[in-house]
Amino acid sequence: MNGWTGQFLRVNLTTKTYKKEPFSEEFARKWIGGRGFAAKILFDELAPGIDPLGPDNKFIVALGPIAGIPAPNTGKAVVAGKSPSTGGYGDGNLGTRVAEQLRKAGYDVLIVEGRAAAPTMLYIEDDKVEFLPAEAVWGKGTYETNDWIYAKYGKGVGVLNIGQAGENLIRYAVVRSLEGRAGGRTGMGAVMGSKLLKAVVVKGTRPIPQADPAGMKKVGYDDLREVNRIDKKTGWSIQSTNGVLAWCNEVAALPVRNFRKTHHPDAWKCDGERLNNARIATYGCPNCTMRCGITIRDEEGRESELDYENVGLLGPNLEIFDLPPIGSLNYMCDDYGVDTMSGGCVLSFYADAVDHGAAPGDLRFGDSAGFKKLLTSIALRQGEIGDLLAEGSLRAARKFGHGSVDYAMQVKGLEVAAYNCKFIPGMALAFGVSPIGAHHKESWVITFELKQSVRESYGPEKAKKVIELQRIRGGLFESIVACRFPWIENGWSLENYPKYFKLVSGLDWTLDDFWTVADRVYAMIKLFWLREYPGADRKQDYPPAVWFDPTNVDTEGPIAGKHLEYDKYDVLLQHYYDLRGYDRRGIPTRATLERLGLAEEGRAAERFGSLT
Ligand code: PTT
Ligand code: SF4
Repeated sequence: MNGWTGQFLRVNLTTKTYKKEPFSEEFARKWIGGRGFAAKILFDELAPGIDPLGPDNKFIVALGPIAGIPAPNTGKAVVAGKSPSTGGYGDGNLGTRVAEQLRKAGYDVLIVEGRAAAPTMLYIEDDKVEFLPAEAVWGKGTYETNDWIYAKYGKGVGVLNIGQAGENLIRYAVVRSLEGRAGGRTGMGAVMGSKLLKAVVVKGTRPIPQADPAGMKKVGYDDLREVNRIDKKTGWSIQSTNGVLAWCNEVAALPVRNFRKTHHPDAWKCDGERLNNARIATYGCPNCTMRCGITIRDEEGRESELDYENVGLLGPNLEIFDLPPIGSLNYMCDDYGVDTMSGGCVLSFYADAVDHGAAPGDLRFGDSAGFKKLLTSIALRQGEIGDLLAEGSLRAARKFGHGSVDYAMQVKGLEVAAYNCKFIPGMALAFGVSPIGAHHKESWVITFELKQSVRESYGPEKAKKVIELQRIRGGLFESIVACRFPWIENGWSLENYPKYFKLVSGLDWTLDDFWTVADRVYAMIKLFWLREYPGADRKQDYPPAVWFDPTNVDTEGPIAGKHLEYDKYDVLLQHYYDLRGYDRRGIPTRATLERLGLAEEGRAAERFGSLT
């Protein structure tokens, strides 16, 4: 089957067995790959209500038709499972050689089941699968683990690994790869840890089936050069993702002091220009000619890779503005395998709770040494507070009480990204309706609403834009599996993707065909959530309460006196549901499911909440 290897590799850690499973072309066309494959497999194979940290959960690595093929930014993989942080569908996307190596080994998807009896490293080389002891690195950080693996197999293999956070089942533990890549902030590192799976190592030697390999090779290499030329012209990778920090500060969208403030006079100290000045090296994902991984020296002299999310949430959000201490917190997150975004929000939530007398302790904003200590106690689950905060901000807030749930900065249990939506309704909606909990990856609508000067609006045009972006970002890029940055940051045309798709699969699709699959995948994930949270409630799609709080407004600056309004947000949410063909609870209607070819899945989910 051109475009896909046509096989899953299913591995069971309990029985130490594995099998190759063919999938049909119909399945491939219906779900494309990546998130599409993962959502369908998890819906079909997980019994509702299972413990995400128990042996019944599955850890999935899913690739798409262009993943690993030399072409712009295809060195990416989706990691997925039932999320320990939200209890719903969870996934993440990271740069890794696994994308190419797993496909060359002959598989589009790896499904890991069960639980090993002892710490294990899975080694996959074409038809061979080995269950190897990993005691030597159990308890070690991701850097040491990576080095240990490279020393055994060389640097060309694909590696996914976890640190102590994954082993200790921190609900927002990530999976790591390469020098500075991390993904699966919905707790996929903890899913690996719960299976005693320390690492996955993959080597493949076979060609990936393609309809027109010579044509794809020519177009792929030409386009890699062209993306590099455009990037040199735009200069995007000079500041990379952190180029957005100064803008967020200017438009009052920066998270400062657990999102209580939206801008700060010292923010310039950690902006993109300062980051570029402090740069000691640049890293990137495979098949990328616009590499965005900027590293600096942290306070301890270690090399730490900083993106905007890491800087925003471990910096201004904690009222820390100097890059070296931000780099230290970031390095610790990377080494322990803690998500920097949820980690940053959990640290800021705790300092805020202490400040408001809701939690015991004396930690103050700006105390970088105190935050480092707390981060260690979270990653190692030391002490009562470390152990509680390892559960995430929502669970901790429920325990602390005193109204602290209102300022736990999360949606559905997943902490928000570094965009302060105190008065940005469309971006607040994007967080609210993201299918994995608050994440900017699905719809980064903030630039549309602020640059088009429609900040005040709660109109249907914003819901429409959120859906348009979800189809591109959460649909196309997460299913075909490639990095979205060439398109977002350097204007690389979306029309290139049907072109690549045709060269690998032979199928002549338009972007509209991809949007249909994207809508199907979003509806599928909604049904997954319905089964886990029977009945459904539109309140699940609301952003944090503090953004609606009239006592929490800015007293000066561009949004002085402004806050989100409940009634208007609810109308905006309804626009979104109407445009998607969902009912008032946010569940796809029977007609929508039928249109998307999901009638059977709808019937399977119906006993958890009636369909309209
Ligand atoms: C992603 C999330 C992000 S999104 C960032 S910074 W960003 C944080 N990075 C972390 C990190 O680093 N270390 C760590 N311990 N935790 C981290 N958590 C955070 O994880 C990432 C880039 C970035 S940098 C972004 S926006 C884009 N994301 C893409 C995406 O989601 N899909 C896609 N098809 N292409 C993307 N391209 C860009 O990739 P999650 P990476 Mg990450 C160190 O996975 O769970 O989705 O969370 O993948 O390879 O590191 O590249 O300003
Ligand atoms: Fe990776 Fe950055 Fe390149 Fe995207 S732009 S593939 S995240 S290095």
